[in-house]
Amino acid sequence: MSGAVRLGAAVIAGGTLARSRASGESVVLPFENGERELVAYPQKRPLIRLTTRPPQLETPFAVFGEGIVTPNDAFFVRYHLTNSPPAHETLTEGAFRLRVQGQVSTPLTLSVADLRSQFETTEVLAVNQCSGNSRGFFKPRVPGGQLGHGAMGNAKWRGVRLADVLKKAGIAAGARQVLFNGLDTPLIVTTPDFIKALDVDQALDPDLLLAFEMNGEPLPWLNGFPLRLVVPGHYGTYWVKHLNEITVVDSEFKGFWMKPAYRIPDDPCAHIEPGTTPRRTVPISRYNVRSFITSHATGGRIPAGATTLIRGIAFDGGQQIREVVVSDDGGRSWKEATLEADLGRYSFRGWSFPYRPGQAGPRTLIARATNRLGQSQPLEPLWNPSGYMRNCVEPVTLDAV
Ligand SMILES: Nc1nc2c(c(=O)[nH]1)N[C@H]1C(S)=C(S)[C@@H](COP(=O)(O)O)O[C@H]1N2
Ligand SMILES: [Mo]
Repeated sequence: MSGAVRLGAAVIAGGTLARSRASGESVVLPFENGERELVAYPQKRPLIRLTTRPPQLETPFAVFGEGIVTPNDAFFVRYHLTNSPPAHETLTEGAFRLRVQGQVSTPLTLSVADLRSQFETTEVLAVNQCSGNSRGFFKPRVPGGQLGHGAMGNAKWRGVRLADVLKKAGIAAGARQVLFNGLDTPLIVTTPDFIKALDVDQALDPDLLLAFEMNGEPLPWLNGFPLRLVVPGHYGTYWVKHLNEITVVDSEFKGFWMKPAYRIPDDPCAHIEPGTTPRRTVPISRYNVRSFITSHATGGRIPAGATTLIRGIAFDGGQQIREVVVSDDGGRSWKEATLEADLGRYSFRGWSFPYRPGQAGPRTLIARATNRLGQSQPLEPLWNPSGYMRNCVEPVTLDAV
């Protein structure tokens, strides 16, 4: 497909979403004030709506039990600026241009067709997870979107290597960072534009893509059409959508969305005691290790005295999952789950575990993943003031009957 985004009957006025369809249904996330509407946006099935302006949509958790790849129409949506996303009339592949500028020998202006024809195309299956995924579970509560576990998704991203494009532009000696800016702009001048920075050596990592396809289709409008940055293994904040400006600079960028936003305590676990302030902070970067049970949810029933296959997913920042273990006694004893096909180090890794509760009664299961560096998941949640990087084990309580 080429040309304009297909949005069906969607009408988008002045950058706001005039057409979204409340399904009349709601869900209750398992924490205080967890009731949310399910609302359908253009190209999306009904998703959990967190905010309206800008649209922030969370994937209902049951979707992760349906497959290792998250469908485009169920993929979560996160925006910061009130008048995001850019109005769809302004977004056509034909009119879109990416500019590469700043400390480069040859500034470039590229259409999506130029990217496709001038550079090698490649793809990666990779998890995109918001830094604040699961923030709603933080105790004490922290400000920010009170998300359940659905601000993540795993998709096949297709595009060209950022490194190839930067090499074509020719990075000047002495360049320090590369800035990424999308078409969405603030509503009022005092709001800082959403601009993210990576160090030059990070930006030249061949794993980073300028992606124009997601799961074999053009990027959905709300996931960055027609072009977005894909930074495998790194939190979604770097995955700039509607990316139209890449600027190489010779200093460290201090824009709002790098500092003070999106920083974590400079501690191996990004953790401090509630109520205290971190002494030093660093920009958030790679995912820590997480795992989830996806085949069953709390409140579900399983047969006592028979075997049920418990299934789930695990992922990390790209070091690769080495092992998943499951416990039904609060972590006193663990049994090994079987890892499913390895679909690449940035993808969800499926796992399964045959579970046979001997007698009837409630059973709380926890899964814990470990990566090849030996990094794992804590049994108790770790706190930080922004509600980032939750990765403790997530219990599921089932009724054996
Ligand atoms: N242009 C633009 N890109 C953006 C953002 C944004 O506000 N504007 N938010 C970022 C954040 S914080 C996340 S978590 C991811 C979410 O990607 P998704 O909306 O495709 O799920 O987009 C990133 N890219
Ligand atoms: Mo995010």
